[in-house]
Amino acid sequence: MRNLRSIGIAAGLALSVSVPALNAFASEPTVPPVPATFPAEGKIKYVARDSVLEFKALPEYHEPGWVTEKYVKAGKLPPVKDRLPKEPLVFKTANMPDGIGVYGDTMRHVIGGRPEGWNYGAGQTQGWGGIDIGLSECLTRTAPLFQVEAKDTEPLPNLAKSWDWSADGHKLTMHLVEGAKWSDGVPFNADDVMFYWDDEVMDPNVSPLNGATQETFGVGTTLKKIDDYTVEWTFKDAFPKQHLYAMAYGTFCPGPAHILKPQHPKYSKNTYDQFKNAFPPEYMNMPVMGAWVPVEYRADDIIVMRRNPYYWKVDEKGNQLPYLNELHYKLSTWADRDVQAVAGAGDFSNLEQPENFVASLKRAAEPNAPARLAFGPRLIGYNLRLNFSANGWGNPDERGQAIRELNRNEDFRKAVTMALDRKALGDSLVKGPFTAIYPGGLSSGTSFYDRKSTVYYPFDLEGAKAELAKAGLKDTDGDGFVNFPAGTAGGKNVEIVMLVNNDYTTDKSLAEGVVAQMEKLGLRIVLNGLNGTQRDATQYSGRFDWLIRRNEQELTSVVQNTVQLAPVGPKTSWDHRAPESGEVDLMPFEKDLVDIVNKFVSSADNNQRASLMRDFQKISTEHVYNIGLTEYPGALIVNKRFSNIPQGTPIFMFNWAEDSIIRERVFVAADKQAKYELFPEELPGKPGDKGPM
Ligand code: BQZ
Ligand code: CA
Repeated sequence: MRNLRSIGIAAGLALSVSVPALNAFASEPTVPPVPATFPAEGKIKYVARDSVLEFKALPEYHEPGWVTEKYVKAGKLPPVKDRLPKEPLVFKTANMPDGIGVYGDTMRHVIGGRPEGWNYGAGQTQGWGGIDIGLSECLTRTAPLFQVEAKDTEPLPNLAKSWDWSADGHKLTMHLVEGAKWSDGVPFNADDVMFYWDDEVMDPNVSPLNGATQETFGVGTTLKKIDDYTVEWTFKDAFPKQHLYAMAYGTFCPGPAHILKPQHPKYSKNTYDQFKNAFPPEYMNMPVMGAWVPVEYRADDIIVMRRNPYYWKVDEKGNQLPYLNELHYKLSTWADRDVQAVAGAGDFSNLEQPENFVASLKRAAEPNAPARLAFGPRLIGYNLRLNFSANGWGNPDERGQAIRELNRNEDFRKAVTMALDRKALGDSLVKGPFTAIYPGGLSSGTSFYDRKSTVYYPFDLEGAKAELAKAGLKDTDGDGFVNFPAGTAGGKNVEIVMLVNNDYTTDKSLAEGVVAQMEKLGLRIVLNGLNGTQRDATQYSGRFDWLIRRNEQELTSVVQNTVQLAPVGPKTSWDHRAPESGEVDLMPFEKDLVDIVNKFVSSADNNQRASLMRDFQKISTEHVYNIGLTEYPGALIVNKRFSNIPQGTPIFMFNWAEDSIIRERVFVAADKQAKYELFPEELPGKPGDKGPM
């Protein structure tokens, strides 16, 4: 069937009068409608970057009294000043919403993931929900930057306390905090940094959690040790300041080399699998640089963390942090996290599933509500992503290969996007002003978003069917679903397997909505629902046709995880990676996206960066690179007894709120402290010990 639209346009031109667009033709691409205004509550108090923290020696240091009494005086621990770096990281009081804190109490998290083990650097999850964020200290830190004006900022120092660029901008010398120790008392130094770089990021057989590869830090980037507290980056481009963001959480959080190296295949008889699984969830007291150490694990029940006696951060009075003695991670579901937080059985939640909005708002509005709930900007979004690899990533069978060829066909992608009734999808999650039409591409909540550069193909089922026909698909056996052309996959019905994360009601709701709407288009979609860990493994190995995935930092902040915006390297894209050959078979418009991303990360000119992102948005949405479903605001829910929670903290921007609220500075006033500690006055034991000391 010829394309009705081209007939229409030809006819229009022939008549040389402007005939009204006949509604049988695909409606013209436009820009997304202006979303309902959603007033983010809790205005952010913007501050200067250097008002948050600094590194300096203080005249005296303090610790909880029981640590001195039970551990230092008993000779089990050195005095606190010997447990701290020469110049510890000092959080400035002026940036603390409620000032200097007091010791005591617990923060009770609820998480929907489950720990695979403690080997973060080899790709094991600890169950998400803030547990890995708390354990992993990284070279720089970006989450707290939500309170710093975007234009003139750069990542905060963390394990890297300072850095200097060479005159030509191709080298970056990074100075590490000196004299900091792992939670087992072993010194932290450049050997930890180099083990992570050489034997995890650069080892092709190891994939760290959150997916850092060499390209994450720039194509061709190298890193070398200068001395125990100095490392030197070398970049192809000049002054690629962007990469400092990639040296924050998710992508540069070194593990304890003294524990990991002996298990690595390069230094042992272990296989890579044995290395990855060398620290199962039952292995307690895994040395960390984070503020709390795992001391108890009860499967499907709880993980308990106790304060790290060697933590290398203090407040301006010299009080060693953290203020909170204990952290719980109750092993439940993501939906239950919301319920427990508003009920006061848990202490924290990122309200990110619209199905829970109304009930949570109601409970939080009650006068005696135990928790504070505050919505932020529209930064939670979902995309339908299509596997674009036609050269073997994930080893597809004939049917799977045929689907990937279709995914690479722009008429096919236009058919899919135009068959989506995004208003209905949003309303199926929650009614009201929350959800917005989201065509895909950058999130409307990021400062790089430009609505006029966003191409939106409006809902138009008839037009979508015309595009599907243009892609060469017809229902040859009259059962309502289009078939492959004869000779392809046996001419059978096109059947697309869509990968979904079963851990979230929202992911499942959206998936069901997509299945129903694709059926009206004549496409048969089959769901493959897996838990988060299995979903991630299946996705990263390329074993999927389509997948529904909640947006990550590259679409909500652009400057974090930037290389995930396009297939910059063999393993940087969410839906287009290389097979063993190492080659990504880029489509022409993908090459343009890759060029834009590479230019963006190596540009320090804010106007040029903004214009590059407008180009990115135009090309990616015009060519339907990813297919947006919906976007909406999230709300932070925190129990009212906690102090030092920055007002207006977004649940997600450079990172999740578990990072942004800076938990090591959070405290509970003495008169509000609850007795939730399960191991009062106990400290972590030695690596591998069964429990606390
Ligand atoms: C927040 C977050 C902290 C991962 C995870 C989970 C994984 C994904 C994503 C979120 C959970 C919570 O998100 O939903 O609110 O607490 O942990 O890490 O969805 O399956 O792989 O990217 O961050
Ligand atoms: Ca059919």
